[in-house]
Amino acid sequence: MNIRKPKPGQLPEREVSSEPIYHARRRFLQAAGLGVSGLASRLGAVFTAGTTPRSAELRSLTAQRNPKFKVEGREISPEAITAGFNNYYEFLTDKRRVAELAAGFHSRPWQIEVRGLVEKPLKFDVDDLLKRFPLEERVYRLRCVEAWSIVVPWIGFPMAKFVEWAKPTAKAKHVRMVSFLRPAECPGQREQTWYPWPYFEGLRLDEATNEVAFLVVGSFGHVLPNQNGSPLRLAVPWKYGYKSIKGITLFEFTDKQPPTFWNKLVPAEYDFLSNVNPAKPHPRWSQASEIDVPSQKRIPTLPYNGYGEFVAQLYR
Ligand SMILES: Nc1nc2c(c(=O)[nH]1)N[C@H]1C(S)=C(S)[C@@H](COP(=O)(O)O)O[C@H]1N2
Ligand SMILES: [Mo]
Repeated sequence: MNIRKPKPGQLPEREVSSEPIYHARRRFLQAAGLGVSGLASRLGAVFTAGTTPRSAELRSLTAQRNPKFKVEGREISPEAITAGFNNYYEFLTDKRRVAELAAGFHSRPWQIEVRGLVEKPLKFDVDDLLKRFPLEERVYRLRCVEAWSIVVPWIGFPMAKFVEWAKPTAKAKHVRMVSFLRPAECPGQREQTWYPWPYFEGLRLDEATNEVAFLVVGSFGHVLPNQNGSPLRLAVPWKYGYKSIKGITLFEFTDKQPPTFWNKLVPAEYDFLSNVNPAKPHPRWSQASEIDVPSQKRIPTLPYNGYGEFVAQLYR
């Protein structure tokens, strides 16, 4: 496997160049239209026909679209892109290869834990959540800190409903979220040992209960493909993509601001809030605009990624 330890200056996510995206797009449109023979032969045993992450093989989920959350002036990104161009460092840093490396990951059954400052700690299976909370579809932007973006029809339920059910005590001010640790199934966790696995993130409680914060269990009418964070991920689209933690196994309610993965790695570049802000450049590149991955067009980045009407009051 071709994994290099990044040089110190490159440790965090790299600046996007349009060439690899263009390449990825061609490759995945090809994979979607013509099957995966090209990829399969190049990658040998890793990506055989039986484990192809085809959305048709995923359990379908029905959910009404919530008309309050739509993205004006942009098309929904094709699933060949959203499920074929992924940041999921547990598998690999090469976005084009995450799907095939995640194809055999066991994302069901899946235990989730709630603990910390709650009335009663809880342990349950992810499918209990799918039964407990009515599902809705929301079309959300996803803006990566690397200055590319996609538009995705997520299926899930408001995080506020989940927090209400989890019953945090009055002392709780934050929620810490942690992903899985499964090096046997994840080449990135085995080989990229300089990352502090498992991935961890956090929100203030007023952020977690804002109506935009969404817990995601599906996309495009079916359960999430592994590469998009199956079986449970967060969508906080007013923040850079890395805040939207995938593969969640634990919610811990705390009275202190929890540490976060990218902040711990590179504190000068990634802060706790990480709200999308076109006026504040990343130390190594501008955040004023972004590449819409499917069209390859450069578009302006919006304050709070377009969700200011819902979230700006949290930060006054
Ligand atoms: N557990 C985990 N969650 C993660 C990441 C990751 O590497 N591991 N990458 C983040 C980043 S940088 C982005 S941009 C989004 C990408 O989500 P997508 O691949 O479903 O589009 O997931 C976020 N959540
Ligand atoms: Mo990202």
